[in-house]
Amino acid sequence: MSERLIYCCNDLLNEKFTRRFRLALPWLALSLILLLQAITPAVAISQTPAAPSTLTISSATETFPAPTGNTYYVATNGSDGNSCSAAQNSNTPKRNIMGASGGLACLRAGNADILDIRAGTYRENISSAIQTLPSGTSYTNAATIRAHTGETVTINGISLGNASPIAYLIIEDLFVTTGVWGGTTYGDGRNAPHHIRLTNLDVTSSTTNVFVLNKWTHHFEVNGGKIHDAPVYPACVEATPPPAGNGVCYNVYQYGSDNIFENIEIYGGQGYGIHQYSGVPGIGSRNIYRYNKIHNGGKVGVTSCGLLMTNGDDNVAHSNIIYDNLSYGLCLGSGARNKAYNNTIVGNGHYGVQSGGYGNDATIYVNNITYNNTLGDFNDWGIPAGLTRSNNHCANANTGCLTTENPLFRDSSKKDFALQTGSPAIDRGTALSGISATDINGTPRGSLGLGWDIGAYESK
Ligand SMILES: [Ca+2]
Repeated sequence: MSERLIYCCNDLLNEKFTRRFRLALPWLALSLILLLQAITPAVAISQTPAAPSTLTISSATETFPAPTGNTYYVATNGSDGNSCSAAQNSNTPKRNIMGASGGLACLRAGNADILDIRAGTYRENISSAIQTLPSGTSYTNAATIRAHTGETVTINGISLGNASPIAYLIIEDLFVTTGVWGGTTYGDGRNAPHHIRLTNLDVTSSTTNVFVLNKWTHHFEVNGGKIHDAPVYPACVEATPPPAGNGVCYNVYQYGSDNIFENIEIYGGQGYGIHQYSGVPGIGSRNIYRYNKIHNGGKVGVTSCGLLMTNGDDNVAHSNIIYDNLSYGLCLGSGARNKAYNNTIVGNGHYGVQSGGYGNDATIYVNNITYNNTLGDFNDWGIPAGLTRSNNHCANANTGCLTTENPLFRDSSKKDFALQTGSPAIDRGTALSGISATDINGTPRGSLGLGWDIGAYESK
């Protein structure tokens, strides 16, 4: 942890120093002249800039005229010999997504253009390392890359931010077979992708972590779809204990900030469902994980979590259903003001919830259900000093548990964890203010019955 922090800040210090040195060059030259003329001392360069705790990454500042929003088509029976003008007619589409003459090259930055891809498998990567992708300055003028309505479109991978900057881009309804990657090769965050909306993608991979957002990514909105079946593969992070010669990959591995993952089914594979861990305090903050179903991940004998949320501050996990994972359900570690509320954590093969072990800072854990987890409700690796655990529905009488009765799920055998009429979790939640307050179906909290329920569903 400390090694990475030192690396990070030395890097930033060096860059600041270099910049200052460059600015100081003319004055150095002048000083040299003065020195030669009057034998006066040269200008001293101070190397004592304050170490920045975070790097502010500015949004795109380019301005564009009012967007006209053209639609361009790509199809497996198309031709890249068709002009962009012709490709606006679905009868004369482009053949490829990428490339100088492909469909994506027709889209203009800031013009709200759409690339509409017809059914088929395209062995291509949508990658800003290959060519500049069309950025916008808001979602109003953002470009959209999408599958044609009702058609199945499969591509290889999506890779954003490793060479050219990309912001305000929408990608919808694609099947992606070699993973999604957001990041930057620059240690100072240059070209970090941000404000990217990824809607209803089906993402998997056989050789990588499935969905990765690196440290400098921010304001990604990942909504709907599936992220699944992370492989065991040598290049991935090794778990403890590592499977012989292999690393366990994760379905989601993210430590950016201000990112949202919502309404996604995250399942399968032998590692973590969502793994938020930077190893650096404060890195990976203000993320939201909500309305997800995270299930059937992990490996017997290997520690993992359906959802791990640690290191950063002000992260929130709420209204998720975390079930049938082979290790822990929810893991909470270090960071300030992190919150986990109204989650339903059921049938996991280890404890339902693990707290601590990554540090000991304030975490709020309230209105959650833990039930039928093999080893019990909570495993505390030293109770986090600031942990507030209250008003939860548990399997066993623990501190912070309101009741241990059967929560009366509607149909556990069908993984339906809504509450039956008469459930002791109904109307027993604590009303929380100033936070997102709908359940996993979008029902406003407290709008049914007498008040907030415990768990992911609101009922009466
Ligand atoms: Ca209620």
